Amino acid sequence: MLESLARGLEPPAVLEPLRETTLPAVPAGTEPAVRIRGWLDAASCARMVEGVYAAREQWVEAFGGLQFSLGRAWYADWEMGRADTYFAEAALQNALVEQYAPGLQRRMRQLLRAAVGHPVIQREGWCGAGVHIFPAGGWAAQQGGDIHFDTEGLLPEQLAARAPALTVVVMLQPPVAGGGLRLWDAVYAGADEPSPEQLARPSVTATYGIGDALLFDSYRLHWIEPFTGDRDRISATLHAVWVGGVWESWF
Ligand SMILES: O=C(O)CCC(=O)C(=O)O
Ligand SMILES: [Fe+2]
Repeated sequence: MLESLARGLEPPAVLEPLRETTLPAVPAGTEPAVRIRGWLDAASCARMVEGVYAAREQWVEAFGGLQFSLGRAWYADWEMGRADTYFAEAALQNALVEQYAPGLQRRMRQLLRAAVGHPVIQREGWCGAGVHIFPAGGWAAQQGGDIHFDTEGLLPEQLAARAPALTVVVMLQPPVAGGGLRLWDAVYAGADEPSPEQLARPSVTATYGIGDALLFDSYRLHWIEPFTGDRDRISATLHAVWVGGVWESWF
């Protein structure tokens, strides 16, 4: 009895392996993520990557050129004090994503819709699914990305209520090696920066192949791992929150 009591005080090792599915699904409580191998076929990925490079002049630079996006990413604009530009350009940026990666935004919403079983709509006035470009040999390649929670786009009341929120990533062009997504057995607890205790929790790395989709709880701590080789890492992201009856999405 004492023994089980003592065990109860230890942090439980609850992190399960990734779940592999062929049909879109939402991760259950203790699952770090759900991965769908080859959700987007290789030919579509290649076309979209071609479009992303054709749009190079339109890429949005962030953090002094450490990373780029096609479409505007809220967290980057927020952190860089560019919120006004994010909203002013939302329609234009969504049109650019559609022009250079036709169907991507719609397909990302469809993927999430199939996973959650409810309509997924575009959040009014915000940017929709967009594309991250992490340059080969760049800062993220060498250090990995920021270790973060995807909570920036949640409205204060949604954050306070811990409204269900999901992140969807589709890998359009994986780097040569590395660049998986590390997911921790730790969720947002009120602080934007992860605590040493959270960082010490167990973690798993989701590796990506071309067209693989990953769905995970936006409150879960995660990190793009360093990568090597001469290929940029290009992935599409959609964030979404449950607003009752439907999910609202943005980038
Ligand atoms: O590209 C990825 O694997 C994850 C991207 C990410 O964490 C994000 O867009 O918030
Ligand atoms: Fe993220």
